[in-house]
Amino acid sequence: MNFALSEEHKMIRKMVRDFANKEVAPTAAERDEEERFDINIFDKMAEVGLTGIPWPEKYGGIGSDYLAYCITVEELSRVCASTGVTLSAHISLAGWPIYTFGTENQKMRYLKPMAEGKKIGAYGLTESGSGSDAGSMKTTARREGDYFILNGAKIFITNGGIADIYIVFARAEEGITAFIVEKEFEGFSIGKKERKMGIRSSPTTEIIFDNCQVPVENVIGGIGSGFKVAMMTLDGGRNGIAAQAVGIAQGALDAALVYAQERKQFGKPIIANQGISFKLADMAVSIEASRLLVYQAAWLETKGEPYGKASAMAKLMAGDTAMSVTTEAVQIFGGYGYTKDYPVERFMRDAKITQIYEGTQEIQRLVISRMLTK
Ligand code: COS
Repeated sequence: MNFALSEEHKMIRKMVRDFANKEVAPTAAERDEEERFDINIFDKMAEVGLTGIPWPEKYGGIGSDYLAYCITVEELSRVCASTGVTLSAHISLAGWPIYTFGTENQKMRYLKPMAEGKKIGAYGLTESGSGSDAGSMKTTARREGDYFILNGAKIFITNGGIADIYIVFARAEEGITAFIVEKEFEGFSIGKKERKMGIRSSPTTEIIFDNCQVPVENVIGGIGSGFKVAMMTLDGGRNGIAAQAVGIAQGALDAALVYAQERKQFGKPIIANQGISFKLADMAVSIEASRLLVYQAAWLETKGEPYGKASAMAKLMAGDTAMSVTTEAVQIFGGYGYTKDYPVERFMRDAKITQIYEGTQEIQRLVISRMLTK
């Protein structure tokens, strides 16, 4: 048992923290306000290797691991949860299934440019009528010679509109099948862009398939095996979201700690009041517990051991922690916390989605409870 980060992981944390403070934090509030994605930030992440952090060098990555990836998402989310989820969807939801199930040709053609940051990835599972019950999707894939013809629509797509490559699930005759869809494919288009409570500088859109032609060679994981591809992808994706949640919570605690030492009421800093200092202690405990669950799931994945239950636990704990810690941070700031003069209201709005996407907290409990009895 060893709880210490390796020199490589410490170095990555420091590098990403410096990067986040310099390149991401200064515009986070403004991008949130304007609901604006900034491609320059993505390009700069690519320059320092973050867009391919866990993938081998031959696929354009920097050959690190899932723990380094989680640390990266955590540190980005500490200043900007939108930037955290942009990278998380790009790596976990789009890169991972290609890396795991893709052919050599698919890896060179799609994973490599994504890892190098020349292309952005996204994942399309949810539909207007199928959220938690992902298996009831209606989008169809009809075989015609060397192509599948996709019809239907997917909603709530993180990186929608900015992504070049979409991992999409549709119902073929043989069952749900996963496809790699390029944004240029005929019959593919971007639909409604959502206006959201939080993670507002991460675009979320609908994607539409109107007789969209996808070559058979773009199937991943085998025709009819798409539901397993979707579920296994989410097993890892959930830990990315858990890392995002830890980052959001840590950002809120950092801000609250500074404020509690500066703000004076009744003649002394408010941190001298146990009503405040005990809150801060509780916030720190739940963040640390969440972080350990995230790192454990990442460690299991890196070692090639089962991690689905661990990542569901991490997401459940970290999502609830992000929500409670950010709510308490706003409380510590009092009236100021409710204004846009301080970042904690943004953290609180951003935290909410970590209890919803990549499986609601209720779905995490379902996954965990099923695993307990297996
Ligand atoms: N890894 C591998 N295989 C898995 C799996 C996993 N994590 N989860 C399920 N499967 C397999 C099952 O083993 C089963 O295989 P067989 O048919 O060979 O037995 C198959 O998939 C169907 O599984 P199950 O019966 O459990 O499917 P359900 O329809 O009951 O759905 C839940 C299971 C609810 C867990 C699933 O629909 C889910 O995760 N929903 C939430 C979706 C989600 O997270 N959406 C967010 C989208 S991204 S923002």
